[in-house]
Amino acid sequence: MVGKPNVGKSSLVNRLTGVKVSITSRRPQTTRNRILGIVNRSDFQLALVDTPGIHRPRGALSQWIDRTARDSIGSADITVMVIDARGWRQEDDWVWKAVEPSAQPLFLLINKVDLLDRPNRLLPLIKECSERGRFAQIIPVSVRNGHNLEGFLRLIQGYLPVGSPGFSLERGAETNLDFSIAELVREQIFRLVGAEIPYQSAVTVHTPLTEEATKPEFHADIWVESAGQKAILVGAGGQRLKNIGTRARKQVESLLGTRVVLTTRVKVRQGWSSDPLQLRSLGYGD
Ligand SMILES: Nc1nc2c(ncn2[C@@H]2O[C@H](COP(=O)(O)OP(=O)(O)OP(=O)(O)O)[C@@H](O)[C@H]2O)c(=O)[nH]1
Ligand SMILES: [Mg+2]
Repeated sequence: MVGKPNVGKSSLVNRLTGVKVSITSRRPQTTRNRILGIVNRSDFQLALVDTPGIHRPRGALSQWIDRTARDSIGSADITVMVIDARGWRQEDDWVWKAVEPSAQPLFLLINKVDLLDRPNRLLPLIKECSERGRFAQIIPVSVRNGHNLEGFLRLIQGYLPVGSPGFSLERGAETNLDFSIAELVREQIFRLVGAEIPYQSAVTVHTPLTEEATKPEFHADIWVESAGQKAILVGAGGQRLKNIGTRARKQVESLLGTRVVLTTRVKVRQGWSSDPLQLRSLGYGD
């Protein structure tokens, strides 16, 4: 799944797998890594690869994010480009340039059709896209209300290679737990903190060694660029950080199906988002 930021790629992967695999927010560039979601049905298994939004990168972090998405193209059996039903924009051209030359079948998913005031607004967009002559399928959907998602699964099924399942038949995701928890904390930062702070924050998680803990314990470090950002993130009387921690903990509990302890701490590491070495140490490197 590829597309410009914010078109609903991660929401789609979550909805189709039925589990929260990938974090989402109203802000662009929420996803930073390649995330795998597994859809298991009686007659097929679909491994969906969520990717970051392709964009014009500014700075080392956004360059790494953008490259992660571009490098995914061509590595799957089918490429699904996602656009917003409100129209094909210039940023979609950047995605198009990256996907058009790939050898794989290319699908176009037109998402957020629920936002159109009149359904017939879709017809000119479908026509315009089909004139590009490259899409094997053009499928309007709404991840929000579920419109046509089964139709999408039915169509994509016809393009899947025959073979035995490559992934677990039980779970919807194959990820590292510390990474998933760090992502759930980062999601709350994207949802609860304004301005540039989400873009200059990273989260790492480790499991403290405690004897005979009654509940699983996780510790999250939130890395920011400056003391000023730390003050905003922590908030008056620590309220904002507490809120981030509580909401993230609830998400972790629903992921694991058990009560957990999640502690959070904000740390300053100046210049991390523009330094490739530091980026790598925070999980954004090859
Ligand atoms: N109205 C409407 N909103 C949607 C739909 N699908 C996703 N959204 C919203 O669009 C926003 C972006 O969704 P994401 O899933 O985070 O988008 P993304 O493409 O993964 O974004 P990046 O990770 O930044 O590239 C969120 O606020 C979603 O709730 C839809 O079908 N209809
Ligand atoms: Mg995303």
